[in-house]
Amino acid sequence: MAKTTITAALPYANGPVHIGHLAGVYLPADTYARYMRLKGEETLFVCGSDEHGVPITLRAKKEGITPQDVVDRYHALIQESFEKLDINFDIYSRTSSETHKQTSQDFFLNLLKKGAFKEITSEQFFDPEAQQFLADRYITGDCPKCQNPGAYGDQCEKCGSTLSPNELVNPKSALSGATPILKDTKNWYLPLDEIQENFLNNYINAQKDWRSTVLGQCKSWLNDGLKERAMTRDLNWGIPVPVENAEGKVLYVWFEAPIGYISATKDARPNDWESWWTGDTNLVHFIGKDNIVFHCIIFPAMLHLRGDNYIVPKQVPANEFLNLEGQKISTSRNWAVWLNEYLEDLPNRQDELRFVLHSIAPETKDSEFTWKDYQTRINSELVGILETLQIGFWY
Ligand code: B3M
Ligand code: ZN
Repeated sequence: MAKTTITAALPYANGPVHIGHLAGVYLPADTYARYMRLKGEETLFVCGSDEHGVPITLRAKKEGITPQDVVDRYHALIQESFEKLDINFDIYSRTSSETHKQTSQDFFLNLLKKGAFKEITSEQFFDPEAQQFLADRYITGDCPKCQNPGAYGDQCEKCGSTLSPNELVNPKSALSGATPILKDTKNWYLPLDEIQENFLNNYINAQKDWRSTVLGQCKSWLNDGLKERAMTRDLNWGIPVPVENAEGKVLYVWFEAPIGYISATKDARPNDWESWWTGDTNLVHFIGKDNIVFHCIIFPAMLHLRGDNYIVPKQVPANEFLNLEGQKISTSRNWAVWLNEYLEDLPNRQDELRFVLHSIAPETKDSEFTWKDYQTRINSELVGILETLQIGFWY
């Protein structure tokens, strides 16, 4: 009988988990894992904290602490709240672990030896005072569309435009305030255009039972034509690129984070971890819709290149978003119901939250959480039906 490896997207360890994450990812994944176990299927359910990436370094800088302090704090908080909500992971791991460092560096080296990467030199923004390359988020300036003076190199949060750093008027480094200059740097790229021809077109077209929302996004990426994409970055927070003369370079967070599922499996099942990633095993990724390209295109491309009988995702149930009281959930505007606060403010009400979030899960379109609806659903559906069942049982 085929085994099933279930993954839930690794939450970024730069803030707590909120009800949108729960409704879209963690509760559906947990329920599916419980269902599979009840059916007697051999099931492994893994997750962990995603502890690299630029937002974590920005948060650390703002608070005057180290990135490791930030991830230690939120990893503990997230892990504890998942436990209290009774999410039944086989392991809740983290990407700053030694196992993960080894696993993702080995994966990179394996692809490197196969000649899978292209080495490309390009011009990137560099801070001449801090002597560092700058990720897009580290460059601020005036938005070319709405003149907001605090726009980032990748996005203006005021008008919502997607930007690239060279569009900013009056760009400044967030590290030193200096005007960034352009400088050459070499990185390792996956030629996704070639992989599209050799593998991805067929792979995606064969997925007849994926959700139309998921296939829609995948096909639109493929129709536009994939481009080569850098799998290493000039940054000092992350997993070092394991080759000589690559100081100051780390693996791209979206290269190593999905490998985190494999690292977590190694820690959970040191003796038979490979059997959960090769052969006759079904791989199922629970994610939010903003992660589709990474799980349906980039990670499958990596697993395909890895070869050695590695499996690729069989099903990717990506959910839409949950809104809160008529507005988009937003971490930066602090508009969310945070799981840790819910657990504190409404003790012993885990089942109520699980029930309501399942009933309104944003499976095919965005859905809406309101406290009024939460109350109604609990009183009329959960309590109402349980009572009826009990009466039925006693009489
Ligand atoms: N850390 C979560 C997010 O985009 C991201 C998922 C990684 S899964 C390998 O919110
Ligand atoms: Zn703007």
